[in-house]
Amino acid sequence: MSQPKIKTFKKDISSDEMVKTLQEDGCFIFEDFLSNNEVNDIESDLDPFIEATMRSNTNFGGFKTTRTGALMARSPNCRKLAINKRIMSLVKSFLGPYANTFQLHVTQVIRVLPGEKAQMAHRDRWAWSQLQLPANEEPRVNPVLAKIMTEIEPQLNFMLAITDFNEENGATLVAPGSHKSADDAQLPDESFVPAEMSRGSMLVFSGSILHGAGSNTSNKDRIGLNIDYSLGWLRQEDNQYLSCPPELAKDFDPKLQALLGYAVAGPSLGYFTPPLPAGEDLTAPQYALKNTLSNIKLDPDGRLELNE
Ligand SMILES: O=C(O)CCC(=O)C(=O)O
Repeated sequence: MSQPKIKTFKKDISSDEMVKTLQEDGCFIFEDFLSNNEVNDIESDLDPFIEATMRSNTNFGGFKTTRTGALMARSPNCRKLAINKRIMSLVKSFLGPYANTFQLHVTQVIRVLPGEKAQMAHRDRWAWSQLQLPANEEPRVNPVLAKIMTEIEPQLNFMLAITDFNEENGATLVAPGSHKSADDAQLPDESFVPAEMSRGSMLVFSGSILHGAGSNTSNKDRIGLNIDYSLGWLRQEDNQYLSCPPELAKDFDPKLQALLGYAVAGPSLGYFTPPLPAGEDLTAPQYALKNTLSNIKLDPDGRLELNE
């Protein structure tokens, strides 16, 4: 069998080619997606938060890894990235067959510290099919949900390299093509390749692909900025309304507000009733942001216009 490879593209790649690669391989690397200065700007927003973040302490999350969330609340430059036109167009094309609206699912800086072991290989879509169990029990799945998840693509992930990613410092290990294998397939180590990329490049991968952070045998941190999107009808992993409450979200771009969940999806998902005073029942969530609905643009299919 030939050595698996992650395809690498440059800026001039067409959206069609990217979507085709995602469908075939489940992943690719977008080289030099952001310039060094743009990454510097993100770092200056986030450094104090990253520095202050405590280490994870679970087998899955690692013991020498920090995970800094709420990036939309904390960083104007991450807000810009989350609605980047190329990203939006890819989200719309790749996830479009399975939903009418999309949302931010996870926003997190993952810093793998020296000495961290490799993370267990997993598919992010398991978030919707695994049962919630005490931490010391082996994961178990709901088989009906696991089957449904193999029939759709529920999630699309973007991992921006803030430091260079290489095999030594814990570059994400990805098994290209594994989105086509059985949900519980145990792939050999040779199926996984480190997503080696330079600072500013980005690994794009589907929520169906087997992957995990690599081990960091170097003496420097590996830092990646993870922004993931999911289908508008699924529960978000980061609770975006709590991570980015209305008093912060009210000043954001309407597209970002909608991606956080401050918009009705389809005809009726996500409306709310302001509890007090009595009277404003069945209200669009923009009301909580003191916005008018005229800010929201829909495309001819009635979907939120994401790639304007
Ligand atoms: O940090 C990485 O390279 C991947 C992390 C990951 O897959 C996760 O925590 O779910």
